[in-house]
Amino acid sequence: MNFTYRVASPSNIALVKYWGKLPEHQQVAANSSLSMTLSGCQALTECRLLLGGAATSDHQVTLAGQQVSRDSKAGLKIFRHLDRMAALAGKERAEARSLAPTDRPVAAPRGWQGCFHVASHNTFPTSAGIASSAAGLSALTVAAAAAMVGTADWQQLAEQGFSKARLADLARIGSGSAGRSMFGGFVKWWSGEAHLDQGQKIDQLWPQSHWQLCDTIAVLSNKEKAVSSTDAHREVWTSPLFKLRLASLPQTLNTIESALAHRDIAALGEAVEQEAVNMHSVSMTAERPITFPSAQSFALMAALKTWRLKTGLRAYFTLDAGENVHIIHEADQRDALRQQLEQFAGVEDILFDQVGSGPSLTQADS
Ligand code: 2P0
Repeated sequence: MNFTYRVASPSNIALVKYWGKLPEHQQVAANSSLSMTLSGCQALTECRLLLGGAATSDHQVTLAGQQVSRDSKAGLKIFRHLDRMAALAGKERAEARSLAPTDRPVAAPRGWQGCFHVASHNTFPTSAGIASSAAGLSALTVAAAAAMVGTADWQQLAEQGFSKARLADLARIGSGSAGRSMFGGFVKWWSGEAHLDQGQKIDQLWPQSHWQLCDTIAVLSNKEKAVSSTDAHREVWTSPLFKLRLASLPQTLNTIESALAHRDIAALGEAVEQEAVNMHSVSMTAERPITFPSAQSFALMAALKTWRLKTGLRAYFTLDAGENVHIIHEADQRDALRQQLEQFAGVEDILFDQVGSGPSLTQADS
């Protein structure tokens, strides 16, 4: 009998953004990025592998209770990722069992009779600038690997070729930012030519316990964004600012890593704000300009600076590919920030999140 595996995997908030991919490579970021893994914003994903005669003609996927098809907008990334996992699993399991090469399945579903049944939902608004694909694709990667190997034990997964580093790299192929969600705490994704052939290096710089940083998300809209991140990644090369951005990022990374190392919220916050504005400036100056922040986002970013000056609030904004504003601060600032946000016109909801420990994995049935 094949069991169902259940994964809770978090979103993450990039402090140094992944923005743009190297052309002609598979999901290789144009720059290294660094993020904080979240705790409450999660994808909750169940996955079962059906093999041989039990397999249906294709994977079955439901998102928030709605069945999605292979060719739908929501389904495309997920089905492709499941195909990739299945193909890989076929090879790795065969290698693990020392089967002759001719016995090795080469690609799923051809040559390997298996399909996944997946049900997933998010604990936060989807496609609204809270990195739902990071949570979703990291959860899917772990859940599919667990179902293929038949274990909820991380050690056994690693022994079967699915170490955390490998899972992170696989998740990265599903959706770039998803690779960083594979670890808790503060995570770096190194990019660049040096690692192209061996996959990309993604690893934890500091664990969750290093610094109890918070990310309070001011939800200005629950609506799905009009332009996908994947489309936006493509456009960056047309901005005259992009090459300047790439040239300045090593310094930005140094500044942010040093501020994290010293737990210096003012140094971190100022650099994180500048980096978010830098990333969005690139998209806003592309040949096909993309403006993710709304008028309300800009107003809130300006208000936050005023609150800092007038009330001494120690909190700093960043934005993902969406209009909702992430506010980075230490825990003792939460109440003061909440009071300001509750009075700010246009804030529909406030999500209080903080640094988290990464994905969890359990077997759902016995
Ligand atoms: C990041 N974002 O570093 C940046 C900052 C959004 C803003 O990575 O095409 O959904 O699936 O690799 O990971 C969002 O892009 O894009 C993203 P794909 P992804 O978190």
